Amino acid sequence: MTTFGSINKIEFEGRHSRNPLAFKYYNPQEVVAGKTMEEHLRFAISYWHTFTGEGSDPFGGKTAIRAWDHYTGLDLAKARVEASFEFYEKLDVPFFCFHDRDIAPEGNTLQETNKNLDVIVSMIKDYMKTSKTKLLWNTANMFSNARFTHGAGTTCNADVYAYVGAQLKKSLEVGKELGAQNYVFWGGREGYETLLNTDMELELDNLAKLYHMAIQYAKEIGFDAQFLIEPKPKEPTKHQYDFDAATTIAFLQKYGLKDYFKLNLEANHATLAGHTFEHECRVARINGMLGSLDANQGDLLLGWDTDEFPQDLYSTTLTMYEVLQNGGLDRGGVNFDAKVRRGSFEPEDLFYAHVAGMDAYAKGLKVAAKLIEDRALEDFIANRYRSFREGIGAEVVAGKATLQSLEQYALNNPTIKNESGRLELLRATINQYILGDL
Ligand code: XLS
Ligand code: NI
Ligand code: NI
Repeated sequence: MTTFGSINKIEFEGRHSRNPLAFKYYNPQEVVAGKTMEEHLRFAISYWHTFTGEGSDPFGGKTAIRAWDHYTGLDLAKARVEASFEFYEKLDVPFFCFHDRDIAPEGNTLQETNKNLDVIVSMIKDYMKTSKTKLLWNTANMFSNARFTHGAGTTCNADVYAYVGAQLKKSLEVGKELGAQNYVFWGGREGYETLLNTDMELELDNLAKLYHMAIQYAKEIGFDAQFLIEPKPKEPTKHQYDFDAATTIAFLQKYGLKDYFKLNLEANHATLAGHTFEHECRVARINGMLGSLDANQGDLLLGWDTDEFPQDLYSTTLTMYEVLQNGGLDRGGVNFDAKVRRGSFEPEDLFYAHVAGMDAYAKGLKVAAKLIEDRALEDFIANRYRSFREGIGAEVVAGKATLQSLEQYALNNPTIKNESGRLELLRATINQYILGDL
């Protein structure tokens, strides 16, 4: 008996299908802009939301009904591994992602915890031998346990910092063992609640030192994953240090780390920072830092990280537009850092949710590719900036202009004429593309 016995492999049936357990847009082998959809999107399943998550919220515990509910401890961890590979296969996804503590329970000591991890890692490794699903990234959970209450790499307590070093070392070894293509650092509790008790400069210096140690150790053990930092502005701390893409890039630059990292951007984190997802992708892209995506969406009426499955086609289109303009995600992918709602507690909901998210991204990819092919935005933008291709504008671009030359030009050019930005027209055009009318 399998875990998701009643559910068959999800097939592509096309846009007119009414089968809820079929893809309407995601057709893995279909070629779009020179690559298959599978190669473009590199979908990944988040272990924590899909197999470890239980539907709890701050007001109540578990609601999820899962086939592995009757197990505890390592048996529970093993049952989840078994279920996870069945799930990957049924959705035909090429990747998965996990935190160390998602896959195996903590023991009473660090030694015991590492032993538990070893058992599960070797089980996962065995499953990977016969599965096409690979590890997109792994990471260390350095935020759930009470020891991290004042932070991990930014703690005020050197004993905690040492523990963090040990946990990170082990986590890099696990990444190497399982052939992770990336390694993610999300600063769970790297931030502060109040400056009244915080030495911000020391905390940031220490965090940078931890990253340097990680680079050094990865090199030593021959773990060549792409390192990624995942920005988030708040939650759990009031002020997270890796606030958004721009802040994170400035941090990496200051500490000589920029060449070793890219960014793992998450849609809901972007909106918490007051940005659109495409804004964060653009900031990363123009700085050569667009590494990977955590796909989800927030709720505009709620001010926290709701991690809903992405369904907003406008957002998936403009996000995939950035990805295509970036020449793809290279070793990164599109990881569903998303959870089914507390009320969607049946196992089928996990499938409905992923089908919806994968279709939303597949449709976004197709629309973005068509927009680019037709130069629907490019021609408009090129024309909008045409004054920088001739005369005084060209001098600015070439770095030849001075304040004197600009003044001379302005004095001789008494009438300035602007043109409309045509926002409403452009939005209407995007709607036509999304509806498939163009
Ligand atoms: C939490 C983050 C987390 C990271 C991995 O908000 O999104 O899930 O993706 O630690
Ligand atoms: Ni995330
Ligand atoms: Ni998140």
